[in-house]
Amino acid sequence: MPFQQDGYQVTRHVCPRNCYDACGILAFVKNGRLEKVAGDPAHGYTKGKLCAKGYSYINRVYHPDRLKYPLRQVGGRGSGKWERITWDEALGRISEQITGILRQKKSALPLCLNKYSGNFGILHYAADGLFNSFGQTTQAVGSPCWSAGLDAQYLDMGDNRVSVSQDMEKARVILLWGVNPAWTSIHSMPYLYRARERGATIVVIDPIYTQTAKKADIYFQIKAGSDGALALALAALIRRLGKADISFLQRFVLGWEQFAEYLSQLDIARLVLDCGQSLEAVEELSRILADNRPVFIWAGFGLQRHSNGGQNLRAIDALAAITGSIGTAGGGVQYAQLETWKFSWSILQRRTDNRLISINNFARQLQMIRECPVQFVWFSCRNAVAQDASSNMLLKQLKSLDMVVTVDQFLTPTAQSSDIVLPCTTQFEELDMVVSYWHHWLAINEAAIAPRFEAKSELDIAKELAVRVNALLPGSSSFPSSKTNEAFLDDEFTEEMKQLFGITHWSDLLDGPKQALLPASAWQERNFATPSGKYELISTVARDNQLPQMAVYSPGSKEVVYPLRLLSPHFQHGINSQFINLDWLGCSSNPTTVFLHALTAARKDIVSGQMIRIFNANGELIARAELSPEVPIDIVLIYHNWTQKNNACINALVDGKLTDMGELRTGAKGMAFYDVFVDIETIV
Ligand SMILES: Nc1nc2c(c(=O)[nH]1)N[C@H]1C(S)=C(S)[C@@H](COP(=O)(O)OP(=O)(O)OC[C@H]3O[C@@H](n4cnc5c(=O)[nH]c(N)nc54)[C@H](O)[C@@H]3O)O[C@H]1N2
Ligand SMILES: Nc1nc2c(c(=O)[nH]1)N[C@H]1C(S)=C(S)[C@@H](COP(=O)(O)OP(=O)(O)OC[C@H]3O[C@@H](n4cnc5c(=O)[nH]c(N)nc54)[C@H](O)[C@@H]3O)O[C@H]1N2
Ligand code: SF4
Ligand SMILES: [Mo]
Repeated sequence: MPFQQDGYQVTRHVCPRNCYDACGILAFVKNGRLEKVAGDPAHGYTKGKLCAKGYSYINRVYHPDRLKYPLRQVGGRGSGKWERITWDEALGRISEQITGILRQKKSALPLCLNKYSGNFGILHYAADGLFNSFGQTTQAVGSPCWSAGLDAQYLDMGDNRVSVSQDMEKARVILLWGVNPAWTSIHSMPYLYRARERGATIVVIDPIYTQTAKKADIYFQIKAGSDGALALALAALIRRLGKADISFLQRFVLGWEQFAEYLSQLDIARLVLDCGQSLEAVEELSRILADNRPVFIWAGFGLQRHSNGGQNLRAIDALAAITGSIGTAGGGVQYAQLETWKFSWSILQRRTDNRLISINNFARQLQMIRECPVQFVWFSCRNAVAQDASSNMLLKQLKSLDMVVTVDQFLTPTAQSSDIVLPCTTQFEELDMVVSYWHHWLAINEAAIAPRFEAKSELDIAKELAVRVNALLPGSSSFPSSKTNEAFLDDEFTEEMKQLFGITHWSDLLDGPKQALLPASAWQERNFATPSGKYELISTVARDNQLPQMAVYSPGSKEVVYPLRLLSPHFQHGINSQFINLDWLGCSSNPTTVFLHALTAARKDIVSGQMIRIFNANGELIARAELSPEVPIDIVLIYHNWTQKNNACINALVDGKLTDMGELRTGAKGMAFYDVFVDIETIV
């Protein structure tokens, strides 16, 4: 419940961004104004601290660029000629368009929703519910984040689970593999530091010498996309040392003998070369893993954004299995969890007959539709033009539609490509609840302040639009428009979910976040959820889905035309395209920067500070070159960048290669965002 402290009204919140940490936040309000934010000490994982982005929330809520009113782009999409309109007019125009299509086409298929991760709150799925209420619509499914990795672990273990974060502290060796928590999950760092204080060795495996790598004991600068080669070489060496955990493998693992046979035939020298390492270094790491248990591997999303990403993670899982660490306190291979996401999802008004297209490479997906093409796109929590592949193609594709609507807080490149933009509330202006994909805590957002200007919550927008379409065409939406927002939350909590979080009602969360009552160590009963009940080194599900049965080596993408790999991982001061546009974090006036090795620059006569052109067959980008010893010679590195003044988009260069896996857990393959090749030149 809100409480008083030092003259402030204090309310509880949770950061709903697509971030591992999902921090608990306290909001301090005086005279109806949010004056400061702090970490919520009652949150057992984030423990009263936020990241710099979190502490800058006041800047976001009160930013002058924040959308205040509904807008209509009168000069056509991309013209930049905007007119303020009322909600009445905005919802009127949108509902006329929707009902016009429903009447004319006798189908809802031309209506398409593209929603992703601007806000992961449960009530934000109202947009999905609204679309489902229109009938059989077109919807973007899948995820740009984590699809291949989720499937890999699903094949190996049958579900996606992680241990509680404190478990890390019991590890003897920690491999941070393709993850950069010093930037992307800073609240995990104290657990890592405590593990080290207790004697754990921390190893980072990443093509970039990241902030996390700088804090590690050992760093492997791996060739991007070659993690399977390293994992399998390590597994083969551990076996050769006679240090495979035979007792674990015989009791809990399906296919060990066949896999051991495969390992015995591997050309280790070749694998070591493929991942860009020396044999001595890999042998040294294999001895560390062989002699220090438990081994805790944190496999990040970065390593699976490749066309062989899922298979690489299966090889890493296999390495963890061989060390016998899975299910032990302080061990295992942690990626992400879905166990705390088992709400009733009644908000979705679920239906099974939608036309599902992948959220990845949306432009191409729209183009591929032959019958009953999409005419109307609704973007929610999504900056597709900046974040999806083939952004130039998407810009063109959006121009060909009848209407594009974007719900957002800022005039993003996606909003700029829309006809109507609707302003929405932040987590300080609405009721909602949020879980994490990394820890097991659930927390609530309540309205601390009134909506800024004319912003409305996603749920209120859905309810109001349902009323408007029904007024024009009775029965065209079954979205429960008179249900209260509180009742929507009530319906999400099945008895099972209440028991999982040890609560009697969601309002218990007003007194503090709650942790799910789950085992401390994932798989501690070794009751794997696979068809065999064992960890599956050989998976029939993989075979039935036209994937390799075993965690065998899958070489990565090679490119012949463009010599440099473009990596675009996640940036310290942004969450995807969010926050970077705000002045408090000091990035909003920075030009896009491309980091490259001094030798790579020298070959092209590039000097630090110079503007250069980065290009491939898909597009080009102009950026400021900065020489960096952190980047290997075959890579150029650009972090996400979007500000209202600088629309430069990395994804103009990204052609939309898919990952090998993803359909089983998310409905579509993931994006190989890091299998992108480019060339560079100075601008004359
Ligand atoms: N090149 C390259 N591209 C990538 C990636 C990469 O590594 N490299 N990473 C990919 C990954 S992992 C991801 S998750 C995607 C992210 O893709 P998106 O989910 O599209 O990205 P965000 O920028 O986090 O959020 C989108 C928008 O949601 C808005 N928003 C915030 N709160 C709300 C709200 O309450 N309601 C509504 N309607 N909108 C809101 C924000 O202002 C923002 O404009 O990008 C992918 N794109
Ligand atoms: N500060 C901040 N935090 C964030 C986000 C953000 O944008 N900024 N985004 C959030 C979201 S949506 C996501 S999905 C997560 C992502 O967070 P992470 O899981 O940390 O993933 P990335 O930042 O994409 O990549 C992590 C590392 O993988 C490396 N990498 C790339 N290719 C390979 C490879 O082939 N092998 C190996 N071993 N490493 C490789 C990259 O160089 C990078 O350092 O973070 C979330 N948290
Ligand atoms: S962005 Fe991540 S670390 Fe920062 S406040 Fe939000 S959840 Fe916490
Ligand atoms: Mo993501």
